[in-house]
Amino acid sequence: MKRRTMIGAVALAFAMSVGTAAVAEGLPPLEKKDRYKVGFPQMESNNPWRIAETKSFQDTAEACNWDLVATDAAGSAAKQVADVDSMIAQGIDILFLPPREEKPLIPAVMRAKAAGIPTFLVDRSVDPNVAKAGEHYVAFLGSDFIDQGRRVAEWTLENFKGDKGTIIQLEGTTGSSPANDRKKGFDDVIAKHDNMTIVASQTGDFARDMGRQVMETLLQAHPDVNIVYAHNDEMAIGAIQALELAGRKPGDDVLVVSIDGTRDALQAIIDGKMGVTVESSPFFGPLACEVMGRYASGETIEPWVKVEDRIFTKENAAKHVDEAY
Ligand code: GYE
Repeated sequence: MKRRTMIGAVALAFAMSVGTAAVAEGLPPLEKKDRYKVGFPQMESNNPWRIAETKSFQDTAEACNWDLVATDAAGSAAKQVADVDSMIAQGIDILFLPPREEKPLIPAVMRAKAAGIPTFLVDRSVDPNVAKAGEHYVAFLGSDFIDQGRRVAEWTLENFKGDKGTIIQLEGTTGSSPANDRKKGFDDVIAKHDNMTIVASQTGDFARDMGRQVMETLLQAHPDVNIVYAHNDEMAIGAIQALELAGRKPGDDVLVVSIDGTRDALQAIIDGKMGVTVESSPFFGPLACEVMGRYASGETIEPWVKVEDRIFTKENAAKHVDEAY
């Protein structure tokens, strides 16, 4: 009797110390294996950027020995959380999560960690005040969105021909990290220039059709607009359609600037309808494979694996249009 209690106490103490050690170490490790079950819960597939990103993961699967489990949340953060839960239940080894919005996906990040699944955020991040790289998830792989917004603003200041800029901003998905940061980077630069005014800033949810609709409405309230800054190319293309429908001449009487580097945007630059797009690459598959390999070897991964972005203008758009998506 006594002995069993002793063993029980030792076992409990051991379990506690293991438990504490795991918490102190923080992140779940990744075992070295021949094949990995990899979760990629895509947020939506309504634009070429998302389709190119999913394809990049699919194309990487064979070379990187992944059994890829990919889902599509069709634009719903709640569905994306449910997709992560189902991947955890299916026993994925590792999670590459593009969180649609900064806050609603945090419980999914926490549950993946609690289930012992190392998680990497790809292309978007979550609220850094609540969930932290190196603690709740391993790392964020992606671009510097503040810098993208800043670079668009600087290019606009250098290339705008008029005296006074009247700017409409089409924001990305409300509550998403690229929408928050692309706005901040742009607004901070523009605020330092008295001849530039942002007269309206509204979400178009990163979607072409919504960008067109929002632009149609805003154009009626602000017919004097001469600069449109869209947080992504799809909304920029939507805005160009709305402008043309209203008899305006994008590229001539309105400067359209944006971010991503899609094929349609590069073509719009070649056609003279758009001024610039700062790159935001969707090709995360190979990077995910490389970083995962380093993590499995026991390396500590830097909290932000930064993607460097090019800039596309009439100087180089024709050179890159064929490789664009
Ligand atoms: O710019 C946009 C997409 O999160 C960086 O999301 C990504 C953005 C990209 O829907 O087109």
